[in-house]
Amino acid sequence: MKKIGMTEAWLRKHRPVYNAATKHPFIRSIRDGTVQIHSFKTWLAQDYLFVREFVPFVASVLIKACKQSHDNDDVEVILGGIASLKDEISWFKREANKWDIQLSEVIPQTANKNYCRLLESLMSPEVDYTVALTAFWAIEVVYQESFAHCIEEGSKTPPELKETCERWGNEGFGQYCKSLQKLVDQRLQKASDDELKKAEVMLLSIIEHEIEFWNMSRGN
Ligand code: HMH
Repeated sequence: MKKIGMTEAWLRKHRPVYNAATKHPFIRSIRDGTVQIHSFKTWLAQDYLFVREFVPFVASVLIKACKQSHDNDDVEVILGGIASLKDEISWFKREANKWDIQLSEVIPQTANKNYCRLLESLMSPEVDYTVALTAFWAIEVVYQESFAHCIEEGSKTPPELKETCERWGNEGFGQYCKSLQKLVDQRLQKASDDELKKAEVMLLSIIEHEIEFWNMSRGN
């Protein structure tokens, strides 16, 4: 029997809250085709702002990896993530154009501001690499699972939203999340009890912030 990693054990332990994020009503509404277009547009506009803040956060994880990890795998995987963010930002601009969203006029909502504040706090050099890397993986994997759910067999995702779902739900992004998860598990194997606890609390915090982020697109 294959020994499961710490991240997998945590996801099992926290399955209900993890599912609340990856199978959120907003995601379900995309999947069953009942999503309100204004909800989708709210998400798109807010996520553009989030991704802009996400870039310096990922850069800070890269710096931590360069300093603390003696394994080159880490740096390469994270660098790949940064490289694809360039494409992602261009995609957001094109997509916003398609939906007539003026990105320069978007005002961050409270949940978005709170999430960005968390990212900002994680950029501090005081924050341990293992904890920051755990956060990074968690941020990516919630999107991966959520959007993969929207393109599974039997989903009724509207054709005009398929490309969005493919962006995070595709196989390549899934592999990238698996690579990140592997790096996290390697770090967690060597972590102290204190670091382990902090990383687990961080995973839960990210999941809660993701739920709040999806909530912005509901009922407004
Ligand atoms: C809120 N979480 C949020 N936005 C994203 N783009 C991702 C995760 C994945 O990069």
